[in-house]
Amino acid sequence: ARCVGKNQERTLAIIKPDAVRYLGDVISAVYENGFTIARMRMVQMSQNEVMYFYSEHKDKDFFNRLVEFMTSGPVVAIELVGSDAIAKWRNIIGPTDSQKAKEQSSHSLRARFGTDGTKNALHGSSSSTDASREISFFFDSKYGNNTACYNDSTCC
Ligand code: RTP
Ligand code: MG
Repeated sequence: ARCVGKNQERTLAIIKPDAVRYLGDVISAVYENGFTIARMRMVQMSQNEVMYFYSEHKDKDFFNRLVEFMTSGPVVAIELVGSDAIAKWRNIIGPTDSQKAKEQSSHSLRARFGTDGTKNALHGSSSSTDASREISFFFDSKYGNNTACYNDSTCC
């Protein structure tokens, strides 16, 4: 494993399909806020991969909408390193619902680049367990060659 300094944390950011056109602005925000980028890749997620990645939400009423949105175009996955990176990145992106984000402040990334409760431009890991799992999903698995298994005929 690569060395990150004491108190440095890793998190997984995703630029969702609606915000890939703002890649440059997001990268600028990343560095302006003192993060380092460890790894980054652009991929088209499959439906199965989204279902696996967001499996905590599989019973939610918005799940189908989420899967459709996340497969509507490529995403950019970014492994961020920084002090208190997990909480800090979620603070920078703002509330889940982009309309609420806009009401709260015009500066958060979801306020700037998101549209609504689903099309909200960015993802951030919500805990260190999630961050590890999500970073592995994009960077340490055969993701992009193999489809993540979601108990269907494509993988089982
Ligand atoms: P994320 O996981 O993407 O960083 O977002 P989050 O923690 O702020 O929100 P979460 O509750 O984990 O929801 C995951 C993603 O599902 C979509 N969503 N749509 N009511 C809706 O239409 C709705 N609610 C959630 C969003 O794309 C959200 O980021
Ligand atoms: Mg979440």
